[in-house]
Amino acid sequence: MRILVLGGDGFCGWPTSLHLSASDHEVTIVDNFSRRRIDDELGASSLTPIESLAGRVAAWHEVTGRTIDTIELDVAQDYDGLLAVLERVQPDAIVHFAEQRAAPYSMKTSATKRYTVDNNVNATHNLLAAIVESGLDPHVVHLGTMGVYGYGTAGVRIPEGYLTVGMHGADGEVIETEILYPANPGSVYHMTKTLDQLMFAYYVKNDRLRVTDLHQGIVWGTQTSETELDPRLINRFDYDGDYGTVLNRFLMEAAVGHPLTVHGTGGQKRAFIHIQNTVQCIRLAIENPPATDAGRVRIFNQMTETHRVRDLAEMVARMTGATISYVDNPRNEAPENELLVANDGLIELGLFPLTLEDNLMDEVLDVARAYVERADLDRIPSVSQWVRPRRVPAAN
Ligand code: NAD
Ligand code: USQ
Repeated sequence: MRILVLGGDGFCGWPTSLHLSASDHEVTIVDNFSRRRIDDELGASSLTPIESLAGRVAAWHEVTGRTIDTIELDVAQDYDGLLAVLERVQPDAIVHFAEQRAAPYSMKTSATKRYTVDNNVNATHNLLAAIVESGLDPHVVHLGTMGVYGYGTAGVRIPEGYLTVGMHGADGEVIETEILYPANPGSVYHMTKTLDQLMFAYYVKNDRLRVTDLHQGIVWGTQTSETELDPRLINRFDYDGDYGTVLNRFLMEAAVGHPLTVHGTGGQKRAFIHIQNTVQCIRLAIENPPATDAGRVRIFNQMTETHRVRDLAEMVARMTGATISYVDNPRNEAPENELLVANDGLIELGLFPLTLEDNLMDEVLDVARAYVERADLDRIPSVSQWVRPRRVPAAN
């Protein structure tokens, strides 16, 4: 298939592009390198030394003989450019990773809130409008997030996107209908993903687009079987207080001798998936597209296991001898929650879930230890505050 990967220079996008290319698909990466610029803005950088995109695809060609095309383009700002790319490439599938994805960055300032909304909402809407204008019928595979559901669902197994509800009709009879699972975002970033959901639902209903929305959990790990082929293909490893995600941060902190930074009690339970499974899920979704007249967005929960943050910290501490530091939680989130998630869709398509028991944490520790000298310990604390004091106190 011809596949466009929007955001193909990022943490998930780069290994996905390689995996799709290795699976005999023709891949074109579109990226505006905003992620690399945000690193400069934050004074942060990937723990692993990542090549330029040009260097990465040249290395991939040298190692495998396969070609990946690249296009520098801002999907959120350059609508005409995006339309021209669609008309030129005529993709069978489009993977859409091109959004600002860090919750802490989205909560930093009003500027980063507005940037996150402008970038993410416009990127998604430009893509949908351009597909309609092009007259093409590519299958859109979007990376959404488990965070659209919120984390307040004790006892309920979160379904894959939809909920059947009963409402009382005028005569008291119960009328059943299916709705999108109620959105309950926990950050401005997560809010943009809930807005994406509505845009997909509308364009599928009105224009019969084919869309798969993958509600992904927290991705951990660094390398995949393709990025391991050559040091120049190495994936990025974010550890800073904005972009580093919890398990990779704990493993990196253990490697550099920093206490593991548990927010609050660490009672937050979240969904996780290893990057090797991420790339497989996306290939499975692409190679098994929904029918043209499916009539609704296909939604899969892309995760393989759930863990409480403090349990992860204890596990990493046992493995490495690291100490745990329970720090004030900068976020506005429930201190404890339960989380049960249905993930049958991708497993039925052939996903073989990797879990923490598969010894992959050692691999992440090895990568972190190999690049310890690149770590800037000042970048570790997560200082983006969800709630700031108000000059005029809220009424209640
Ligand atoms: P990332 O920031 O590493 O990659 C995103 C890429 O998109 C970057 O290369 C960036 O330069 C590019 N980009 C952003 N806005 C763009 C625009 N307007 N035009 C063109 N390119 C643009 O993020 P990631 O971790 O690879 O996440 C990819 C997607 O997966 C995101 O949408 C994210 O919400 C979702 N996701 C990620 C995780 C995770 O744990 N990393 C978990 C769940 C969902
Ligand atoms: N946390 C700590 N210590 C840390 C970092 C985080 O205790 O050093 C806690 C946070 O307070 C939170 C949990 O760990 O309770 C997860 O935080 P995270 O930064 O690992 O993940 P999150 O902000 O939820 O975002 C990440 C990705 C985002 C994706 C989301 C999937 O950055 O793109 O959408 O995971 S999910 O969480 O399922 O919504």
